[in-house]
Amino acid sequence: MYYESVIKNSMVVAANGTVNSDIGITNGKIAAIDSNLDGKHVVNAEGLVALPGGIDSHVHISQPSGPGVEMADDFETGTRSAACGGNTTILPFCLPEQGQTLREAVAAYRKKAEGKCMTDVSFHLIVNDTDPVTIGQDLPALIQAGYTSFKVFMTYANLALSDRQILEVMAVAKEHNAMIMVHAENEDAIEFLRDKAELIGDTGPFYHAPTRPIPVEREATHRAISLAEIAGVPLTIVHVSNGETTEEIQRARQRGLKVFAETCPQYITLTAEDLDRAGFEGAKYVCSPPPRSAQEWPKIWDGIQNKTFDIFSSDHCPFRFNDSAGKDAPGARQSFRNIPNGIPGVETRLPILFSEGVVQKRISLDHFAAITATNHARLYGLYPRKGAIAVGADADVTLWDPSLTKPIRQSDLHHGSDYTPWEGFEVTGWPVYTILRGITIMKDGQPIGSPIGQHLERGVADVL
Ligand code: DUC
Ligand code: ZN
Ligand code: ZN
Repeated sequence: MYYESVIKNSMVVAANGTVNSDIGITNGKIAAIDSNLDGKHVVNAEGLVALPGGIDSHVHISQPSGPGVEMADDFETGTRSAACGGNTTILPFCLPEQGQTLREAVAAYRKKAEGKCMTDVSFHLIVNDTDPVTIGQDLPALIQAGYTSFKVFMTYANLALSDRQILEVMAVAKEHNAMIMVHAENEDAIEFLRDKAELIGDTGPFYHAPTRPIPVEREATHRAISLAEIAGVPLTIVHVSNGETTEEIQRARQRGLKVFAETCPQYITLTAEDLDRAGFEGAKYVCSPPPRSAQEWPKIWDGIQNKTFDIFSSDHCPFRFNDSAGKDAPGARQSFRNIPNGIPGVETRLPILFSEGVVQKRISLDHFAAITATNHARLYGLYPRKGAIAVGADADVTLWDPSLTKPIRQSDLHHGSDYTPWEGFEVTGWPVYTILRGITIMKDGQPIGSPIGQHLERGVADVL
């Protein structure tokens, strides 16, 4: 057989085991994993590791963020940054603007992405209302059309749903086989603590962390799991930051519940002390849940190693630092309450986990593939087309140089933000090629070619 493209001589982390092999690609699909393959285009991958293209199932792009505030990435810069960080698919969230229905929001969001994406994309929905049109018409129709996952919030005044509303959304998920994702933090408790902090003048960026302490997240997680148990649906707890919340998830699983969980790089590498940096610098680290103490890191690693965490995502939510439409929004220097929430990370997620996980021998290459690609595809209805190096799957492959060592530098990144929280963080193991459906979209850290990313309709989670 003569293939359109062949990736030669890499260590292939394939769905059925790791082998030194070639990968033959035809029509954008993996056609063979074998030795001595020949093809029209050949990538010499001697000394490199071939992993499934990263799937980052938790990113925010061009999301409405309040009056005067703007996200730093649109689909062009967000997917370019994703591709340069070794990703071939990302799943951003579609949030309706004020007065928009969910279906209108999806149509507008699709338009924003059209022709702009370097990676494939598919959208989760954010459900921030439970009016009859949303619940009775839009959600069922959108699930049918391949938007098979949605996020609900237990925090943020403008987004949070009541317990009853969450149950109503869960009932739709149950009827139509969709996956619910929950942002679990107790809004009332946060509001109480925030008001108290402001009264005594504790208003700098640092106070974002102590006003969202671990019990706020642990309690909401317990409640979300209980609601899912009542509704009889599986759920995914996103961006878990600490050991006690991890234990809640483990307890639920021991009771036989289908609870899936996600953690992110910030919870194994950053701390609340980063929020206490001089001047306004701490604003660069404001995200929710906040980074905790370094004592939580080994607990998150335990959760990764014992597979409590199914997926490792970035929660890329980029704002510019030196920008009144970003972290320096009106009122942000007067109170942490007004600092836009979120940090950029779609380009650094995979290198951080490769270095801290694989190189430091905390996880195997197989496990890395599972929590950065395969499990995302399975949980969100993209498997087996995406998420694994296997014959018949899309030829989404990232080639890694496992010994390339260099620090993370903002000047090397491709996102729209003007900083990275990991400036100077030393990493061993970098992606050097990102290949989407057989076409190279990144080489040696630089984006290549025109935006060939497609929108993906998704099916039902294969874990449901
Ligand atoms: N939740 C997210 O998932 N991302 C950014 C901000 C937030 O609260
Ligand atoms: Zn969230
Ligand atoms: Zn998020």
